[in-house]
Amino acid sequence: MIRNNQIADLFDEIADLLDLQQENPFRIRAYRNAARLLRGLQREVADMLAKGEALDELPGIGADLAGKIRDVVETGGTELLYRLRRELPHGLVELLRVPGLGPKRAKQLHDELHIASLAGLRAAAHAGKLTKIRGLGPKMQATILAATEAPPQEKRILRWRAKPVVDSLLAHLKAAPGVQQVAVAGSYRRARETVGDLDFVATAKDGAAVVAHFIAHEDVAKVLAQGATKASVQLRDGLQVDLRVVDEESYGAAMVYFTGSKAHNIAIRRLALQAKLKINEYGVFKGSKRLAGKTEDSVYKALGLPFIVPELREDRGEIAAARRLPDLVERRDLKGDLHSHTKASDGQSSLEEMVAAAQAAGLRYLAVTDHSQRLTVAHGLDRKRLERQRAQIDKLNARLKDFRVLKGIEVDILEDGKLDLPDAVLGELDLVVAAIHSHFNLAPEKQTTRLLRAMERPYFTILAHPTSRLIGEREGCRFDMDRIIKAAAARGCFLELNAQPERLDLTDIHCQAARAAGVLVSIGSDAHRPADLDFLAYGIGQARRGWLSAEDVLNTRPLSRLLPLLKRTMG
Ligand code: DGT
Ligand code: CA
Ligand code: CA
Repeated sequence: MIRNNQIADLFDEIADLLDLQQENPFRIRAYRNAARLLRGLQREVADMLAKGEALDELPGIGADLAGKIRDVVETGGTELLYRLRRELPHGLVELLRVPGLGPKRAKQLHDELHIASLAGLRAAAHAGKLTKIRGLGPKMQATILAATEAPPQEKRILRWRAKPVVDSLLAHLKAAPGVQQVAVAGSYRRARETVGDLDFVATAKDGAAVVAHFIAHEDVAKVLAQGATKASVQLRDGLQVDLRVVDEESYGAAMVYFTGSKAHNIAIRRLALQAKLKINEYGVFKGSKRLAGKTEDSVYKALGLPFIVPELREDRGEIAAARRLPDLVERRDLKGDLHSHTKASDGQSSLEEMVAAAQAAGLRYLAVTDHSQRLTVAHGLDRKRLERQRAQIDKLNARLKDFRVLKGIEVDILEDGKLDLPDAVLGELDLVVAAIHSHFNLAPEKQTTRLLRAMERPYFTILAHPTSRLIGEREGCRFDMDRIIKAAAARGCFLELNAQPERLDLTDIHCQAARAAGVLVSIGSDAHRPADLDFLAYGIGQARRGWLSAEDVLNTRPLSRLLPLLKRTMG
């Protein structure tokens, strides 16, 4: 089954090729937007089509694009792409990735110097031929040369994006002949925000049979290495996957080794050396005698340590503190969610649908925090519309049992630190979630002042997605996080760990700092549709990496304990 990511890659290729032909910009943008939409979708479109659902209801997907998606799902390609590929050499697309080379220039390089690939470009730049192109000087040539010789940037993908791949590979490996145990290790198991590649550990008597089964997975594009106990493959979407097969006696040792992190491994190896022991992926040894290896527990025990959960294995103090590690927060500790949207602003579902989803997710309260008026792109709420929503929530609450909808807003923090609605309006709400949505690039000192001013407002409850970073796309705002944390502690307000997989904002390190300062963290889904409540699990992963226990998280409180905490900030 073709995945959304793969369809998106083909649409991006179409956009690139249209770009090279200097086609209508609107047409090009339609393909780029569709690719972005596909990458962000919760559901696989191949699944939707298989169930007979219409695609042209997806935002921005008209009948034409829907037809192309269907072609790709059914046949692996579409006529337009084939035609474009026939008209232009594929290597030209690579040229567009070189900084400073637009479609016009790339086409020129092709037409005038017959350059049709990155390798060709590099050779021509080396030979000093690029300056033959009108308007391309020696300086530009040097820039291009440097860019083509720079090592390719490390490509990491969001952990959330890797999840379906991990699930599919786990299921596949479990069906391998003679396989006993199968587990994912590496950064994925440590719940890092992004993963560089995936690592699996399996146990079996006959490793080669498991390896053979593994590389036969339908998504495998290339086998990079294959042996009797290990393999590395590249999937069709470019992601690399490593597999290691050991015998059962070594399962725990292999899991410790391949879960890492490398820094954690080095630190525990140091402990082993001090105790005159040897540790590797097969076990803990004294001389040639294996002391431990079957379980992770046994491995840590042999080193004089209690079990350390994967999320903490970063050599950030977890070994020294191994006996006093916090009991980390779990998904089932969450009693509610304090950040969500409905159709009233930019959400896709009604208030009732969001509440039903929160109930189904095992929550007991949900704060509805639609955007405020300033965010016109998100159809932000003004005083009047907010009043109407409050009345709607009152009505709904009267009907609900064992569940409470909290009245909130995601109020915009303006450039000068004022909030986008007057105190009188904010004071009517149960809580005020505040966030920056513009002027991300203020100088750090100015940004800090802006946030501090906002936090001084009487009805400020939670600072949402504090840095506003988008992983891999936008750096976070620069400001003095320590001062913000101190101010939150002094003011009795809270910081959010936004659980959207591309935000995960606070970072793990920020969470540790908030915890040290006694500032409670709110894990908010920022859900825009029911399925987004699944993001909470990713927020939990990040919180665990940040050493947070249930006590350190605001929304682990039952409503009766939550409400006084929200009040305190408003008093
Ligand atoms: P990634 O893939 O960049 O997101 O991060 P990891 O942590 O998954 O790293 P990866 O895939 O290179 O290796 C998986 C684990 O194997 C790593 O966490 C620790 C272990 N490992 C890899 N190379 C070394 C090494 O040179 N020394 C030690 N002690 N362990 C290593
Ligand atoms: Ca890895
Ligand atoms: Ca690896």
